[in-house]
Amino acid sequence: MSTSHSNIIFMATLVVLATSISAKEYIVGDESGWTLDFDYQAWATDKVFIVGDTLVFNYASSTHNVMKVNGTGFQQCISSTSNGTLTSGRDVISLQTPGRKWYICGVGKHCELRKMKLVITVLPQTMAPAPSPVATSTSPKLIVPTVYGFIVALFGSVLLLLV
Ligand SMILES: [Cu+2]
Repeated sequence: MSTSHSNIIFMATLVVLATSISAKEYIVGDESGWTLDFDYQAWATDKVFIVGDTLVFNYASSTHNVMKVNGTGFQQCISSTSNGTLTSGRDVISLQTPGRKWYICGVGKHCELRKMKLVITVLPQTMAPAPSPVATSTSPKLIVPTVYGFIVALFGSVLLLLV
């Protein structure tokens, strides 16, 4: 009984650790991909983006593209502010720095008229010492599960040693 119990704790520990440490991959728009008339603002609201995570833009490369722009370029759909245009049709973007990130489609009026624009806020990794102004309001709920994960891990390890 005690052995199976510790096995369960061990498994739970692995799961918690894996989810708290591993980077996530976000498919922009999920099954819809990067396309016309999708509400990317709604798509992003319930997601927490952390440095090390990746964004994947899936689309027909003949129809759309992905431009990284600044806040003004995002608001006004100005593709000339782009500091990089991605056109592969399956663009993988590694989120390497915290802060606001803006993406638009630079084809036709897809950004202005068809909602092909995405803005996200990338939070620093919880273990990283460097603070970020954007993280101050949201970091507590992010830190709690991670700390909890490590406490569970420690607790599980101690139990395993004792059994
Ligand atoms: Cu487009």
